[in-house]
Amino acid sequence: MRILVINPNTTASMTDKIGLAAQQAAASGTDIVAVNPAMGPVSIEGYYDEAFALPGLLQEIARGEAAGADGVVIACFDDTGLDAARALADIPVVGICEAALAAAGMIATRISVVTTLACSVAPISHLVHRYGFAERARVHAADIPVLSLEEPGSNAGALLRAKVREALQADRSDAVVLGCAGMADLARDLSGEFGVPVVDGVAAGVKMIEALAGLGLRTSKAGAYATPISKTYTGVLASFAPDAIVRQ
Ligand code: 5HY
Repeated sequence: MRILVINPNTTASMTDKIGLAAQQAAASGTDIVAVNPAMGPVSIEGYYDEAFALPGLLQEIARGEAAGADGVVIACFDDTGLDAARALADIPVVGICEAALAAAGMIATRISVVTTLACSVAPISHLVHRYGFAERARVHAADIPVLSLEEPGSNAGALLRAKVREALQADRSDAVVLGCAGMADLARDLSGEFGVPVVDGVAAGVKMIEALAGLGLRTSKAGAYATPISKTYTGVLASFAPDAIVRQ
């Protein structure tokens, strides 16, 4: 099985970290292909960044499916472009937020989601509601820029641990979900430190795709995720038209 794991931002060191976490979670016989677009924001912090990550993200999905991927993990905790990706692809696509909440929801009753900046709280809270966890999960920001997680010697780790401690107490929760793909390497240590399950969405997403692809399930084209209608796109987006993007 081959799983395409896409970091929608353009920071290669984060893609490498995500790819390592994905491969560590993968079963033997599962190959992980970790990529990021060549164009777009270096990090995704809020709605505006998210919008401009989409063309590159969708282009990588089209390429990966054409190259034979069996499924896609969108490795950004905003589940960036998830619905558009499911419309574009036939293979199953999961976002790390949905995957992490699904996993946490099967092992705990109350969940603390700890993400990076305050601007990410609203988009993630929207997903918490969409995925049916409004009564069970609360979202907190550790006040760390996404790329501080890539900086050796930054205080991001200490700020994250402090916020996890605070969230566990405030929410009376029994599990933690890491609210950024850039935290993928921290789950095991944090779980050991706080004595509760800590779920990383990258690993959960890989296992979810292994399950879906293993069941032979593909995205349904009978409804909302129907193949996009063929039409012309103009200007710099011409190559992203539904027919054109697949041919690249
Ligand atoms: C992520 N941003 O997982 C999100 C997290 C966030 O570039 N990768 C990003 O802060 O929304």
